[in-house]
Amino acid sequence: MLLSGNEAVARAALDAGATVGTGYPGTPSTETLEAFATDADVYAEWCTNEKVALEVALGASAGGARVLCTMKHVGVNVAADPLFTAAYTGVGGGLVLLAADDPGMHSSQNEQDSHYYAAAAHVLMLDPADSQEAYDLTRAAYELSERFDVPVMIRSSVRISHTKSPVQTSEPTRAPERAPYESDPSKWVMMPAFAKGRRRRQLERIRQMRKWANEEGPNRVIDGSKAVGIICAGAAYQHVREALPDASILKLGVTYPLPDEVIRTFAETVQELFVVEEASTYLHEAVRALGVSVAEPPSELPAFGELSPNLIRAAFGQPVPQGADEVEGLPARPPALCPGCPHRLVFKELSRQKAIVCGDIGCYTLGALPPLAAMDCCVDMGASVSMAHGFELALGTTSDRPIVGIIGDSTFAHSGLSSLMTTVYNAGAGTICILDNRTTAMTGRQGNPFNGQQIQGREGVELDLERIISALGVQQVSTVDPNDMEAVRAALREAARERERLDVIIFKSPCVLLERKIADPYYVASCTGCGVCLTLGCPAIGKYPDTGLAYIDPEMCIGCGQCAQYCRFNAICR
Ligand SMILES: Cc1ncc(C[n+]2csc(CCOP(=O)(O)OP(=O)(O)O)c2C)c(N)n1
Repeated sequence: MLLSGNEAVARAALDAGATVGTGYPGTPSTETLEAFATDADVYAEWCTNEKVALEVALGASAGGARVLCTMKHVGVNVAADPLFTAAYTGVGGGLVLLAADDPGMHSSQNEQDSHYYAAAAHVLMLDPADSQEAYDLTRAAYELSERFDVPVMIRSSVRISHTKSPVQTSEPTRAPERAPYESDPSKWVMMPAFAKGRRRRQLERIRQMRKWANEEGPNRVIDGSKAVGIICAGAAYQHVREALPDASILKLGVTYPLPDEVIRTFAETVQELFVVEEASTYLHEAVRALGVSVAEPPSELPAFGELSPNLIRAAFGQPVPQGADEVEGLPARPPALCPGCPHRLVFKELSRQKAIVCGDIGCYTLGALPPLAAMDCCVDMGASVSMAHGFELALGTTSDRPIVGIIGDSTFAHSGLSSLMTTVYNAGAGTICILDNRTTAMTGRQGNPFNGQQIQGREGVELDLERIISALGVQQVSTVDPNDMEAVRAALREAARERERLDVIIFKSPCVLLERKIADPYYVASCTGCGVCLTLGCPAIGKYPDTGLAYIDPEMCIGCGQCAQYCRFNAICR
């Protein structure tokens, strides 16, 4: 089968007899649970966030099921609380957690390395370097999880998750028969009296896992010149093979606990030992901590971003072929909100109001970029609401700029709700805009509690956003059509006037990609003749030769709204 790394992990989980899958979407992990969910004989669900996903997975595991749980690297931050203690309780049925990293930040707010989580939580981590390994290591992970009584993390990255390569699958198995579930508080109730015992078990387990990693672990030596030895794992391995075909390589398939004897033995066979890894120093530090000396290449390898064969060639003084990684002279194509996106007019008005806008993570983060350029901060999911509260604490009414938090529907369910509870509880003020486009658009239009759509098409329950917010005790809650500029302006102005009040405005209109319908035509109301809209090259926009003012041909206009977004004078209306 030709499978992406994500599809291979899902296939392996199915073939290993996993019957429950949980997760929260996030690039580059999302397709894994979607692929798992295509099998009607298993159960899969998107959870509201990664902490919930891991807890549901742990419950299912405790109940005896083999489980797959998926998330992106920053999701592991959210799930860290249950992860660290699941490493004490251990598992029932095998529990595999896919953490997909994004070195280079193609679609993330940072490029942290999930290896550190495995090491800090003391859970086994396997590191596939292609789809075949993603399949094989995930299959093995279920047995290892049950054998060592520990969740097993599969660490992937963009290139492994999204690259398709051939996979030879093996015979599907059913999960092994388990004794019927029986209560066992000493294993599952992590209060100090029981947790102390489990902590001792955990430390003992590290020794056993390390022994396995040394004796049976999926690590491989690729023999080459003895002058240069390289230790690497995952995508870095593929780049090293390509860039330095003559080098001896120790390719690690298990990256926590590290196979210390394998590493020492390899180090002794080569004259100079290097470690090559992406956007991290995890392996460098861990290998050096074994007392093994690690040399540095003649030129430094970048400490951040994705590696490439050419970066490795350059660092090791090898010739770099022409037409290298960066093609010069191409125009930049920064991401932009889609034509017709319902988020845009809200940012337009906030920009006009010169509001202090605490942004959040989703398509609408693009409201930070010109021409909208209406965002002061964006840190992590849910932070818009809590940072707006913090701004208000610092500035109170001393600033004449309105303080606004802006958050998507899925992000609100993820962690905005608990932030909003904090603001309400502490009698905070300000304006919170919830951009409810009826989906989790950024990651590919997954379901969430506010559209009630389930991953396998089962009937879910659509939660009522406005009633939930009213029930929290927010003084002013309203729902507004974000495509109606006048209504958007009126709602935001009213909220800005009431500085002592907490307003929540739900801007509700489906993502343009959901309905695939473009709206009514725009028209030019009071053109100043600045000509910005004409530069867009839209065939529907022209100018009167006598006055130089712009017009929109209603027959040609598809209502995408791109021109309204660019018009600095709000002269383009619908
Ligand atoms: C902790 C964490 N989990 C997952 C993601 C990936 N992610 C980015 S935005 C987003 C959801 C966006 O959906 P929504 O808030 O509804 O906004 P929309 O994109 O629909 O405008 C997700 C899941 C992330 N960045 N951080």
